[in-house]
Formats: sequence, structure tokens, C-alpha cells
Amino acid sequence: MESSSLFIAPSDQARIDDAFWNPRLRVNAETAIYHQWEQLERTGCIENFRLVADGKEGFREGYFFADSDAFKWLDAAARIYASHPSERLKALMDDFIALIGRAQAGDGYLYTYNQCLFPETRWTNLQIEHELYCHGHLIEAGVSHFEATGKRALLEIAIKAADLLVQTFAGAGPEGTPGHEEVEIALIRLYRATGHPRYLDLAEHFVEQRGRIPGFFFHILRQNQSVGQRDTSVRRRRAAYVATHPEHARMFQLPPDNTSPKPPWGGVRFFLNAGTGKYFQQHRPVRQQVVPVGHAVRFAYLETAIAMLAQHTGDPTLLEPLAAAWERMVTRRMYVTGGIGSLPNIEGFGRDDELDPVVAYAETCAALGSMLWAWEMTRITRQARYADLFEWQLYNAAAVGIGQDGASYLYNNPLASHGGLTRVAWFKCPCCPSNVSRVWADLGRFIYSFDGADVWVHQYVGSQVGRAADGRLAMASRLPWDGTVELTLDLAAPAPFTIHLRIPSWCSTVDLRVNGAPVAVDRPPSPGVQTASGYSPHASIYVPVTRTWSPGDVVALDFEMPIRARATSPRVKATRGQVAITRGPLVYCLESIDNPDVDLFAVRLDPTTLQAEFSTDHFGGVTLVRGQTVGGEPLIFIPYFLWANRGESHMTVYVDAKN
Ligand code: FUB
Ligand code: ZN
Repeated sequence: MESSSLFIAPSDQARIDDAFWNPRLRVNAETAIYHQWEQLERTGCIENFRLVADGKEGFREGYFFADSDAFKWLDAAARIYASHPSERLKALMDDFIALIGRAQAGDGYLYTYNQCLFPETRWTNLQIEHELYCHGHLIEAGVSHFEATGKRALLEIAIKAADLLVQTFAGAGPEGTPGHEEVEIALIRLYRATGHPRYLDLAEHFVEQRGRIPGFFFHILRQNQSVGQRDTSVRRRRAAYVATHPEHARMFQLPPDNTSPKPPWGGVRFFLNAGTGKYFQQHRPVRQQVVPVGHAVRFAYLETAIAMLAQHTGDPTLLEPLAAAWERMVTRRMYVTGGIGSLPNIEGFGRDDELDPVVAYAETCAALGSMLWAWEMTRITRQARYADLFEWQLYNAAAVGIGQDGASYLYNNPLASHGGLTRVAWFKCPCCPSNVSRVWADLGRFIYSFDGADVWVHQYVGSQVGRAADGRLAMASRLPWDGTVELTLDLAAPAPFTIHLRIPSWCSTVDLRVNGAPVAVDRPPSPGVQTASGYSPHASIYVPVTRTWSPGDVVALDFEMPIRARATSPRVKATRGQVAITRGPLVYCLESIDNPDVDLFAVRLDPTTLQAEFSTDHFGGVTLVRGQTVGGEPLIFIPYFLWANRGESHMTVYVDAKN
């Protein structure tokens, strides 16, 4: 798909140098990753591996899929190490890799739940127990570590695990597909890293076998019963162990799970969703899956995997359903923040236009999964709408998941909260924190792509790519506060090529100049796609600028960033008549801390009063939006991704607006 270019860096990774992102990536590398490790230790997740590896006495802790959190941490650590190398992180990774190596069975199997608690069983409840999901995260960690360090220790462990999967599942029936997709992505990444087609073949097999389990309802009932029995047995054994080893319970403490308001009939809807297979995207073969359904993270990982697969197999029949499902998601099943999943009981999609801001689940991982999917769609289609959504989710639905301190997190991300939701240090199911960390660490991979000599600029994040000796592209950007961007071409010699610049959907007008001379931007009238949320990425396009570029040429862009009051579609009952305030790529919200004298949920905004103002008093420097109610009371809107950083509060993205 992409071939080598003048600018391509050896790691395919641009180096970030950006006023907004540098401090955040530093917090990710210097605080978040160590905090996460401590939490994994504190909750017994790492100790589980010691029980298997070293025969240590103890009792396995956490959900059956807890291993995946440790592997995802390692994946994040490796990606962070690539741009922020440190001896401390290297030592942690090396020790953990050695531990994983000792815990892995001789034939490549590694799943501490079974190894500790049910040593005689394997691959028992694939729809529910996430064995393949865990192996997938192990394989991803192996690839990331190899890419970051060039070392093969973890890659060899991953290969051993993947070879076991090939041996066990290649040619197996649809019952051998995972209930939580992820391993498909991992196998394709392993194929890309090693060139061995057996991994690609197995990923394809898993994708193609989905939705074909005969009598799925009874299949899942049986698995559910088996999972329940196993779980009861574990609880009983744990209680007996803790009774004789009280220090164990003191040493390893699991925090509570995340909580969220549940809609009426949520339990019944879960039952129906799971029974029909929709929850697992097992309801029909993938080419017939054109509507986003079920668990949102699983859905996003599946779509990502299919898009990756299509790039290798060149099968065009995979692309149409992907595009259709994406359109349906964006137009009918996505919040204005880019959050997906409006039904907490299934951590996933509700019906079209069912977008209640309070009930909103919008799990951080789901937004991240959607970004990975959007990236693959960008690579395939070169339609700017995908990169536009990537940006929107990056700054809103995903960024909200991590606190400014890097050590506190949100899991579900409602668009309104009447209190009771705060950031916490950890969750019983800590899938989101390391997921944010790994995607942030990889930010440099999503900014540019290359095709021969041509360059595509997808994201406006200050960065450099390439080597000064051959050709280097440097970008300076003031996003998300201001729309000015400058690209400098440090070329060794003049060269003809095209730079494709994404014009974001959120900008009203754009001023484009090359070496100070204006360049006309031919922006076709927006396709005017009406979305449920009021955010429509369809207006985004790539503008090609072709010429023979000379060393030192400068491309300057100035994207106008009007404040917009985005109304949801009238079909969305919960927010009918209300608006969400956005500016540039940021969604804004009212938080009670800034608006102590106002009832946030009764505000009637006068949209003509809205003004942007940079404030150094808030969050170390952010652009606020100030406005007034129709009664003249002042309002302060902050970027949504920053809410819940100052203790308990109330918050709303939506306000009533005077017409
Ligand atoms: O089940 C593994 C992960 O934990 C999912 O992706 C999240 O939604 C959470 O359930
Ligand atoms: Zn998550």
C-alpha cells in the first residue's frame, strides 16, 4: 500500500515535538506507565504469573482475562520506550519478559486462569473467557517490543504462542473463533513483523469463520453455564484460601469495577444481544455485518482486523461492509464526542439515535479501537473523513479517559454527570489505562503516510519525520487551541511530489500558502450528511499540492476555528433541542467547578454570547469558551476531555439554546 518515500523514518514513526502533546506524552512516559505497573502488582495481576512460573504459593487474582492487562501494559511500555527510552522502564520490561517466558508452557500456551485454577482444561469457553484475546495481547506486546528494541526475546515468546494457535485453530470450525476479537489484529501484526503467512492465514480464518456457529443461542448458553460453574468453584476455593491466609487478601486488593447508570430493560437487552450473537459479532458472517452492534470494543477491534486483512488479501468484498458499518456508526450510533456504546449493560451499541448523554457508556477502549479502525480505513481509502474522526476521538472520546496526572482514569465516559463519577487510580477491569498509553505512545505513526514520493498529512501534530541528510519534514502546529500550522521541507535537493493536506471538517475557511504565496483551496460544497450527533466528518477532504519542492520550502495553513453550537438530530430524543459547543477539534462542557452558581442542567444558553479565550489559570493553559445564559449569567465551558480532573463535580456537554 505504501512505499518508501523521501521522508520515511526508519521506525516509520514521526518524532513528536508539540506544545500540546509533549507534556502529555511525558506524563504518559514518566508517570502513567509506572503507575499502571504498580497497580498491576498491587492487584496481584503480575503475581499470577509468578504463581505459574515459579511455583510460588498463593491464589490467582482478578478476572479470567487479567493477563491481557499485563500484556497490554508491556505493549504500551515498549511503544513508550521507542520514543522515551529509560533504564528504569527497560529493567521493568526485561524482568517481566523473563517472568512471562518462565510462565509460558512448553508448547506456547499462556493463560494463568487455566494454568493456576484449571490446569487440565484449555480453550473451553472461547466466546466468554477471552483465552484468545489474552494470547492476542501477548503477541501484540511481542511485536511492539521487537519494533521498539530490535530484541527478539518477547517476539520469540509471541511466535511460540502464535504457532500453538496455528496448530490448534487453523482449519478448525467456527466454534474456534474468539468471543472477544483482538487476536486477529495481533496475528496480522505478527505477520507484518515476521513475514510468515501462517499468521495472516489464521487471522483470515478467524475473520471468515465468524457468525457461522450453528445454534449459537444454545452454544452460548452452554458456555455461560460452564463459565458460571468455573467461577463458583474459583470463588469457593479463594474463600477457603483467604480463610487460612488472611495476609493474601491484605496484600492483593482489587478496586471496585466501574459504575454507570443503567437504562430500563438493560438486563433483558443484554440477554437478547448475547443470545443472538450480536454482542460478540457472531450473529452473521462478516460480509453481512453492516450495522455496528454488540460490545463496542469487540466491534471496533473486529473492524480494524478486517481492514488490516483487506490490505493484504486485496479482497474488495470486505471493504463495502466496513464502509457501510462505519457510516452507520458515525451517522446514527456515535456521540458528539466520538464516543461509541450507548448501552452500559452490553458495554456497546444501542439502537439508532439512542444516545442518552447520562447513560452513555462510551468506553475509552471503544474510542481507541475506533481510532485504530479509522487509521486502517485512511490507509485503504484515503478519504479524509476517517482521519477526521481519528482526530475527533483523539481529542475527545479517548483523551477524556486519562487524567492530567496520568494516574487517574475514567472508563465509561458519559456526556453528562449528575455526580458520583470521578477519576480513579484503577479499576477491577483495568482495560482502558494501558490502552490509552499505547495509542498515545504511537501517536507519531498516525500523522503522515507516504506513497512513493507523495506525502499525506493526516493529523496536525508538531513533529518531524525523516532524516536531515535525505529529506526531513518538520511540522509546527498550535492545535487544538489555534488553527495555525507550518510545514517545512528540509530537502537535500529539489524534488517533484504531491503533499495531500487534510482540511478538517471543523474548520470554516482555510488559508493555505506556499512560501507566503496563497494557494487556492478547492473545497467542494460539504456533502451535508446529517448525523445524529451533529458532528459530521464527511466535510473533511484532502487538498493536493503538487510542485517541485525546494529545500526550505514552507507550507503554511491557517484553519479558522469558529465556535459551533452543534444540535443533535431531532431523532435523538434525549437531547432534542439542545446543543453541544465545539471549537476546532474540541468538544466543550460545563463543569460545576467553573459554574458554581448555575444549575448546569437547566441552563438556557444565548449562543450569540460565546467567545473563545485562552486562560493560563485553567489546567496549565487552555482555550475556554465563555458565554452567557439568556438571563445574562456567565458560563465557562472547558474542553470536555479535561473534566473530572478537580474532584467530584457535575458536568454536561449539552445545554438548551435560545433559538
Ligand atoms: O473484556 C475485556 C475488556 O474489558 C473489554 O474490551 C472491555 O469492554 C472490558 O470489558
Ligand atoms: Zn477499556
